Amino acid sequence: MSEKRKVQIVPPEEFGELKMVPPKDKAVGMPAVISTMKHISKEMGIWKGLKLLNKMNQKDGFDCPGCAWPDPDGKRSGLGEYCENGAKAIAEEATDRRVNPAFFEKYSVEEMSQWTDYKIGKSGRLTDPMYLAKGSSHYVPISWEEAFQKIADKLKSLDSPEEAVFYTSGRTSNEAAYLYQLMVRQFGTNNLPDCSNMCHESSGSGLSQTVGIGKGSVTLDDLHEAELIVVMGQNPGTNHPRMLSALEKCKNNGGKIISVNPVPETGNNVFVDPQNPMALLKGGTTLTDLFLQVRINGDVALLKAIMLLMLEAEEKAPGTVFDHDFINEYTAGYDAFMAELKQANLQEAIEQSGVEEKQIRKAADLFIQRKKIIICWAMGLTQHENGVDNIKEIVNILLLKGSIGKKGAGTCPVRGHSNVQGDRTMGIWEKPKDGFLDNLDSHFGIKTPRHHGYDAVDSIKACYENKVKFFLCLGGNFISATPDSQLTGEALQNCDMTVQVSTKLNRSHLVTGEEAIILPCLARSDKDNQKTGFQFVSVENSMGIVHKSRGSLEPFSDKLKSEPAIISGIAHALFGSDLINWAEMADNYDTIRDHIEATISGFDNYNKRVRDPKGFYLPNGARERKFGTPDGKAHFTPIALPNRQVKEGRLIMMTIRTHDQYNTTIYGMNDRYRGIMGERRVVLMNKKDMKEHGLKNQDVVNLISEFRGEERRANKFKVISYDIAKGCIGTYFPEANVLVPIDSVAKGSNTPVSKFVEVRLEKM
Ligand SMILES: Nc1nc2c(c(=O)[nH]1)N[C@H]1C(S)=C(S)[C@@H](COP(=O)(O)OP(=O)(O)OC[C@H]3O[C@@H](n4cnc5c(=O)[nH]c(N)nc54)[C@H](O)[C@@H]3O)O[C@H]1N2
Ligand SMILES: Nc1nc2c(c(=O)[nH]1)N[C@H]1C(S)=C(S)[C@@H](COP(=O)(O)OP(=O)(O)OC[C@H]3O[C@@H](n4cnc5c(=O)[nH]c(N)nc54)[C@H](O)[C@@H]3O)O[C@H]1N2
Ligand code: SF4
Ligand SMILES: [Mo]
Repeated sequence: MSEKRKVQIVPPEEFGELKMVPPKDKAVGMPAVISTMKHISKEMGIWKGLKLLNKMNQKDGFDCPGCAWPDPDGKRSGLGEYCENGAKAIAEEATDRRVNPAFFEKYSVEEMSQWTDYKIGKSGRLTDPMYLAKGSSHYVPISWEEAFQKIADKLKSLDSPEEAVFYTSGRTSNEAAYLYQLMVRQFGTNNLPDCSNMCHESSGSGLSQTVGIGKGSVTLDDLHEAELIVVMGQNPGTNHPRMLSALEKCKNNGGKIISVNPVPETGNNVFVDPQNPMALLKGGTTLTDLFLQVRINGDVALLKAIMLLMLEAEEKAPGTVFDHDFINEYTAGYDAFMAELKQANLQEAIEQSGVEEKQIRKAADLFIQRKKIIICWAMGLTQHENGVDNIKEIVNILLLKGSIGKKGAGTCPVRGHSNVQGDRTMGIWEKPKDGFLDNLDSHFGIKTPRHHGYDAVDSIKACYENKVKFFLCLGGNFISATPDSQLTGEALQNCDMTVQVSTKLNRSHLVTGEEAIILPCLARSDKDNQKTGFQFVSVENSMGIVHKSRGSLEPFSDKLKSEPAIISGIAHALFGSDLINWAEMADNYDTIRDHIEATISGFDNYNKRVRDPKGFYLPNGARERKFGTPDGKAHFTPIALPNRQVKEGRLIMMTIRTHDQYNTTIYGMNDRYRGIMGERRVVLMNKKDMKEHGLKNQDVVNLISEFRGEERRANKFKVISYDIAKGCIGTYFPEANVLVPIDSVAKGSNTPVSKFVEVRLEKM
């Protein structure tokens, strides 16, 4: 093997200019409008920006490349259907800055890798296909045909298709995702890891086992009608800002909201709707009625305590708390679950949750009194060793209340990437079902492989063990998004060839295999012109609505290709077009949709229905109480108290997002709602813990994670006194990813445990 390039795998340990201001008590409002304007004017000028924003999330426009929160089914607001972070996402994508061949000539790969992720990302949009030859220090331009041929030649040279891995990030459209998985399966592997493996995999796993569908059951209207919404392990003000409008509607209809979080996130408190002049004047709506400050991973204990109190009330007045009709008709496993619950100790559960008893009693009262309940959650629940159990415990409490499959009630895993849910529906999964593969085989006349492939974590391990030689990423930033950065970096460097299909420069273009290729693609907001004319794509949001998305910006270079065209190009170079007509599909996306209709259920009349401006809902059994489990019932699951402790003097670290980033893309340096400005290398810490550790504000510490006798280190973080549950600390992703051990994963979903890292601090 030749010498590896000496690139920097983790972000540099350098400080910015930290300024601290009091955390915000109100979300959105005028400051969000001002921040929106600042970002778009910086990246592309105010007029181009406003024109573009006018098209975002409108029925004839393009889908926001931010999160997967749905748009209203009915009329869209003329003032704009977007939020501050949606505007930042579009400013980032439609930026006027360019990373062109001259840029790559100027900077070596090693030099760029010394930059912060912020600086790398701000370099701009990729303009040309680029090639990094074995042993060379700089990328050079390559033609599309040559790039496709190199990839095909490499793939053909492998000893087995298992030596190739194909990652997907959740921005990819349905059409591109479908083509991609088809190409990978024709090639002969199910090695299709995706960002979902690191995200809502625990939700998918927990929900499919209990209610028979890995997706949530609610619609936007259900949120408006709910009597109680619980927001657990989620920071909607930053990560799903338009969810605040739905929560506000619920409040206006008399609903109550409980927030469960180790920190009081601003968006969970007061929401000021920028489109409502009265709200701007009067100061908005208080969203959270009850804030439960759990310890990190205290959620099962909290839910258990609430259920014990519900049981107490039910025993006093039978039939008033639990929905026995629902339980009898639609569920299984009640007795075993009850037996487990009855032997749990209330005080122990309260103690483990970290929440005060009187607060828990208030929460229990709300559960006791109300019948239409929705629980929303995100990464605070899934990225735990017991992430799958967290979800099953949520299902348990909803089942007790019959709060699933009726109006105003249900499960609401709030998805991350704008089409992460659609990608799974299209077959991006390392564990495909046989029925789906059978459909591909009979429709296309191919023989798909049946053994399961590598997920994200297993792909890293396979690279590390030199079992993988080729790694292609359709979007995303694999090196910065994955755990155990140092190990992952070495693993990727073991590959012969790494290929990135991307819009913007990121660290994954710099931490590469021996050879590397960058394929620059059109973004959501770009017009997509193919042989048969302008194309649109389709996406599925967090609530299972499929709708179209059509870009409106003239592409800035004729060198860019769409994702479907890129996949078709690689596939054509690899297989020719005799068996599957790859070229035809890239020329006209209607043909791709016809194939989807023929092989995936729920897509009847796809081409017609997707042209309906509202889009269409995919079938969802749980929504209709038709549970897709083997016995057709919704399942209770007995779950023991986890009781996870850390060693004396150690802290539990969660890695979270700031208000100024999209996963590994750093929009800016300000975590405005938390009042932490100009710096990302910070540790949010409870003031009692600071005292115990002899620390004061802005002291510099090193973080050492301890796991099964192994140590991992991230140096130079500034301590910040913050209102966070005692014994817990918060750091930002991706700076702290180096501390997340590769073997620390959720049972049953293999999701990296990014929210529970045992660490000790070392004062510098
Ligand atoms: N602007 C913006 N929008 C985004 C993203 C982004 O980076 N930027 N990312 C997108 C993606 S891919 C995703 S998956 C989502 C992520 O959306 P979130 O899940 O909201 O993102 P995180 O920052 O990981 O926040 C997790 C929240 O859980 C809390 N938490 C941590 N541990 C626990 C715990 O043990 N229990 C409880 N109850 N709470 C806990 C944290 O304090 C934090 O508020 O957002 C999507 N939208
Ligand atoms: N420690 C820690 N790690 C985490 C998490 C955490 O909370 N803590 N969260 C996890 C989660 S929830 C997720 S989803 C993953 C995210 O993992 P990824 O999805 O891999 O990462 P992103 O940062 O979203 O990817 C950004 C890159 O995508 C490319 N891109 C943007 N738009 C497009 C497009 O339209 N097409 C193409 N081809 N490329 C595009 C750009 O080049 C950009 O640099 O990270 C995970 N990692
Ligand atoms: S809530 Fe999500 S999808 Fe909607 S505009 Fe904001 S970032 Fe985009
Ligand atoms: Mo995610």
